[in-house]
Amino acid sequence: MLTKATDDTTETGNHLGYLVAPHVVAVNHQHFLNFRLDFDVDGPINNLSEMTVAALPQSERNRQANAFAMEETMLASEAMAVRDMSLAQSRAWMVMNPDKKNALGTPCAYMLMPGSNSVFYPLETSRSTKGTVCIASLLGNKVQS
Ligand SMILES: [Cu+2]
Repeated sequence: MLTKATDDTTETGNHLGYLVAPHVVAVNHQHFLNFRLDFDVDGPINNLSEMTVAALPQSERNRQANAFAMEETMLASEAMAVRDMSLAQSRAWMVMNPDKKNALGTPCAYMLMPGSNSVFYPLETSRSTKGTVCIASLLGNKVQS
């Protein structure tokens, strides 16, 4: 959808857009930015994992029911690595080299952290992108599984 001319010069817009100048409606839209990142985290053999946060059940160790934990899931195939963001789970992704350790003894890694963002608003049938993150090139022939 593009900016539209309108005969309406008095109203502030409608549910599809907003009047930004006389006879000009800025139609609601989204921006999609695509980046191809070729990770070599301390070498060409990298793994990908997804980090999610979930509340822990109330228990003797979590009496106030205010504890939560981060879970890490390895994404070992290209099909698994087509993922959408999840604000509810604070979802992020980590590209790491399992053979190179940092000073803490954990794998050297980069985090992919969605910042200010939104979900895909139009109907899924119009969607031309697969997910927030598609790690196809990373998994092509370099990632260990
Ligand atoms: Cu725009």
